[in-house]
Amino acid sequence: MKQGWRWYGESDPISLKEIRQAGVTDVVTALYGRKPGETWPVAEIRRLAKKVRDAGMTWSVVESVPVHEDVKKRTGDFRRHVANYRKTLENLAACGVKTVCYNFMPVLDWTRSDLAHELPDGSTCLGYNAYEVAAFDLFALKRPDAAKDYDAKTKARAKRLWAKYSPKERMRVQKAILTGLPGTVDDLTPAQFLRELKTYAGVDDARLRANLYAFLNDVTPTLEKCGVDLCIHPDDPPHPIFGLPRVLSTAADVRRMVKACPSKHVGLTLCTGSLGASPENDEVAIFREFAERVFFCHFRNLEYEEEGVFHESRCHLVGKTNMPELMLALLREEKRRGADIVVRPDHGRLMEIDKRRNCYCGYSYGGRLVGLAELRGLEIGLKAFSRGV
Ligand code: DNO
Repeated sequence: MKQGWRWYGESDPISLKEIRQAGVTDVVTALYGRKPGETWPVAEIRRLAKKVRDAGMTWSVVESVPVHEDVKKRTGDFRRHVANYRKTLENLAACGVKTVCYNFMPVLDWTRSDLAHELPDGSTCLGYNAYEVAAFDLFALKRPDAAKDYDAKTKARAKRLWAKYSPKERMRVQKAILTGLPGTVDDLTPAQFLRELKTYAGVDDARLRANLYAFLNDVTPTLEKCGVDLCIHPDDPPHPIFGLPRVLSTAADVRRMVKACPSKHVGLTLCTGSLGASPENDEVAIFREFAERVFFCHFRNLEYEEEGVFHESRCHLVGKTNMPELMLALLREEKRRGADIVVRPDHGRLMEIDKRRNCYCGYSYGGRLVGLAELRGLEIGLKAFSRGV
């Protein structure tokens, strides 16, 4: 396992020196100032790569080069955006950065309803409550057609929940859903969000899926020429929300993608927290099935309170995902390919040592430091005791 860490650039409250002291070798970053659809200039990429190198690490994975909404819908100026995307991939490759993560979720990137779920020890983590999301959709956003998307039990429970919530709690849910997290999308007001949702009218799963494959096949010649591995991040949560289509939530979705896009450079970011947000997904089985196509990993864990209600685990190794089995599968794949895969501890609790810092949600120092140490310990333990890895 190559030890990765997401760094948000100069505006990140965590310095490269601290990241290096965490044991990290591979920095995961991006030109976060660039908007979706823009070409990333070589000089800017070089500058960032040099900064990371000067700190004793390598910028090996981009998270993310965002895909413009026009490309997802295949409308408007999408051809120019695809051409720019290809140029960005070329420029990255010219600077030695050859693993690129992206997602194909319409309008919103990953979605949580609680950015500060408190654990018994006072540290906080990210949480998701499907009833809060439904309540926001039905009673705050008042999305036309929302009522059609929920069953009677969910609607009744969401109604009770919203009636009980104070304006402050309601705002907490709204902000968690609509606040663009760094490196994702811009903050949206409910009105803007509704407008964006409308632009997806008529784009169903089948259409979005076809658009994803068309995009991948458009960029494949560049991937092959430059040796870039492009790895899609799964939908999070891995089921439809706000009436939006979903195309990468399950093993079947990955299976279809690799069939439609046979290039060996088209692959997956194995994100246990996103896939794990559906009880039906088996993250270890998904890794094993698509091991050759996994170019980058996000390891974290979830604890379920009940179906549809979960928060991040207090330990990266314990929870929904069987992390020891997954680590073993990773080590076997690394041995098979003769190269290690970058794994980053995805998210971490906000601990006391983080409180004075203005960390991005989930991207604390303390919590991720613990997470990385746990993963590293697991790897060393498995290597010591499992013959053959
Ligand atoms: C959340 C992240 C996602 C991820 C993008 C990749 O913490 O895992 O925002 O970076 O979906 O495009």
